[in-house]
Amino acid sequence: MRVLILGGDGFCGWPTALHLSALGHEVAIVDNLSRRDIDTELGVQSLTPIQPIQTRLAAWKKLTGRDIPFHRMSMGQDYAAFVALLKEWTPTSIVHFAEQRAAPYSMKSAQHKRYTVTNNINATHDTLAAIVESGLDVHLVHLGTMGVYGYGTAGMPIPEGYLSVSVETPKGPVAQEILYPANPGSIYHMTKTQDALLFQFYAKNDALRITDLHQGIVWGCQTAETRLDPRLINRFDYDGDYGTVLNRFLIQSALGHPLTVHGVGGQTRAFINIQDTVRCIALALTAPPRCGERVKILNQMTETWQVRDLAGIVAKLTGAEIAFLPNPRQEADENELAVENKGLIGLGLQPITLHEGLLTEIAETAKAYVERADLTKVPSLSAWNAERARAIAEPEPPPQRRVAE
Ligand code: USQ
Repeated sequence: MRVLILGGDGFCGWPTALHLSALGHEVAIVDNLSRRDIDTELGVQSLTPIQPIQTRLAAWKKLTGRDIPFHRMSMGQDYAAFVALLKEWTPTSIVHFAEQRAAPYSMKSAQHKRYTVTNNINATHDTLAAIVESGLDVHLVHLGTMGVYGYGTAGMPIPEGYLSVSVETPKGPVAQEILYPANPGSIYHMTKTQDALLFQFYAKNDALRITDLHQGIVWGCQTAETRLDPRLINRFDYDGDYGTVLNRFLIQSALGHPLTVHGVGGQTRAFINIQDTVRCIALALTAPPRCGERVKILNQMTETWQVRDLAGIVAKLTGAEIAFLPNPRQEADENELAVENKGLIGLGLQPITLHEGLLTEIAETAKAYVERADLTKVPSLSAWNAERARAIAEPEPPPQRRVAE
């Protein structure tokens, strides 16, 4: 396959580019390096020292003999250049990661909300419009999110994208399958629910072949390919905006910082290891929908965990303290979650589940780079609304700290 990776310099995009290249696919990257610019804006850096994209690609070429061309362009802005690239390089598949992916960053201010909406929705729409304009038969694989379903208690396993319903009509009940109701919990998640409508329209109107992968929270940092050379190392975020929960806990334990549980930690979420992320993308590429078929939606997750249980595991493993903090997010304190993931399992995914050995290895990676961390960047200070902002700003009572049992 000839696979164009949009957003191929980011946390999921970079290891995916290497994995697909290692599998023998022809790979090219499109990226505007905006994730690196956001690091500068936030005054933070990946815990792991990531190299410039040119150094990364030269190292890959030296190690494997494989070329990965890099095209610097902004999806959602450089439309004509993107169409020209499609016509010239003629990809058979496109993997679309080119979106601002942090929920807290998307909620920081009106400016960050506007950036996230403009960037994400235009990036997706330009991709779709450009595929149509190019006239190519391309399979588009999009990295969506489990967060489109919302994080209430559904009372049933979350299906893969579509919900079977029975509609009352004058002639009696009629069975239908509808897109599972969107219920985003942040501006970022909302852009992904909008993406789903764009996909539905283009699949129906232009018979585009589209797979939308609803991914859970990624944990871990390295994959088989990024481990090959220090110049290929993946980014590892720990700051209050971009660090995701389990990775943050593992890094916090290495920093001697209490584990920052929001609220009582009753939030149940879906998780996946980064190594499985790249495998899932490779598997999804092998099983595209047919022209004219509806959007194929797969839940890209392998297990569910409650936040306080994750904190408990990390605390037991490392001796870290747990801090129960006011929650900056407008979200349910407690929820139950069960998820269907038969699609990717059926394609051959053998899940890596959370186990102590792997957690220790990730905590060791964190320890190795601990001197690069800035403790002032650890707190999550992006509040979802004025009430949550007041709650996290209140100096008293101080965060309740409990030592793990
Ligand atoms: N949380 C804590 N303490 C922390 C950080 C987070 O208790 O220090 C809690 C949050 O309040 C939330 C849960 O952990 O309830 C998950 O937060 P997260 O930052 O790990 O993940 P989230 O914001 O949901 O977003 C991440 C990725 C996003 C992806 C999403 C998948 O950044 O790109 O789409 O995971 S999902 O969560 O399934 O929607």
